[in-house]
Amino acid sequence: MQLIGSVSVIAGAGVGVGPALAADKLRIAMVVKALGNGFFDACHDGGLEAAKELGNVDLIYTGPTKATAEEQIAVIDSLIAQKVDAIAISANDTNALVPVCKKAMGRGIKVISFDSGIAPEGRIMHLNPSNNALIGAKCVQMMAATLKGEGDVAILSATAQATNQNIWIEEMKKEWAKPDYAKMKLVATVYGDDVADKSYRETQGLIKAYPNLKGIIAPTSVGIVAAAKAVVDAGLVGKVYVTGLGLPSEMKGAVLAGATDTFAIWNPIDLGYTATMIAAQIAEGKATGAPGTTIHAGRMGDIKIGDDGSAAMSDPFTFDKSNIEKFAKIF
Ligand code: RAM
Repeated sequence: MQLIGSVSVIAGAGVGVGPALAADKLRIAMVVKALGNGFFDACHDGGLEAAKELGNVDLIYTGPTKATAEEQIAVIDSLIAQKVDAIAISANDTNALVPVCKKAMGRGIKVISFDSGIAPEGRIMHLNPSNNALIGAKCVQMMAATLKGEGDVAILSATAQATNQNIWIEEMKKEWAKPDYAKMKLVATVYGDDVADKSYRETQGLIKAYPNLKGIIAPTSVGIVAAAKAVVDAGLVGKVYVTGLGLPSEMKGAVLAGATDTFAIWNPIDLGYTATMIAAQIAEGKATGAPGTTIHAGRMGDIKIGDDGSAAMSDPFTFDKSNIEKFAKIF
């Protein structure tokens, strides 16, 4: 498995040569669902900011080329061999990564998950970007506001095993069950695997299969852009609306074209920054990450870990024509 990022020089490799080796620095690996995803690139930026601020951290940014648990297991095995100090992972599967993460923890590596979680046995704590129920409800509310509560709607998700999207879809369904949405019907849920091409094709499939389709909710930054593009390309702007979770920088075209009325997201830079700060504090023994404790995460303040071993950051923020250009410059 190829590791991309600032992989540190292994201590002793160049005995007696060069400046103080990076070995006295903490090596923290940020393992993302897949490389080449703008959302994770922004998390990486936040991680680099935290590493710089802390001064004693080398950040290794890595992940597979495809968003699968199998490929992430290979990445983690390689990080275990490199004896990194901590791993912050956005998981492609809740349970499949538990054994390898347990193995890492057994070797003294501090493992946390962020964005998309691992089951509690496989990590010390999990950092949610926001409250899951709020994210799910928000997606349904945005769609209902655009469609005035009426019409056929489909969900275009990431991979079928993604912890975070699956939780958000469950939360969407809870909101959807309210009488306010009685005339808005969920007709299908499809998976674009966080791959632009596949998400585009799945959207085309939805448009074909459901001639009365009025909306698509894509709770994935890759899926939402691809779905909006498919709507624009099919000449369906004004007939089919796309909402969900996306990056303003990637969604500017969709909003200005009218394929998307509103969408939401949290700040991925802050998420990567906080995950790195937390991993560093735990690796240094300055925090345990145990339920009920608090970890100081630099400019993000104190992060409180709940009894379930997870913490949540800020509320999702909504974007539309009025603010997209401003935020598109940031992430
Ligand atoms: C994609 C990934 C990520 C998710 C965002 C919203 O980039 O699936 O895990 O948090 O979308």
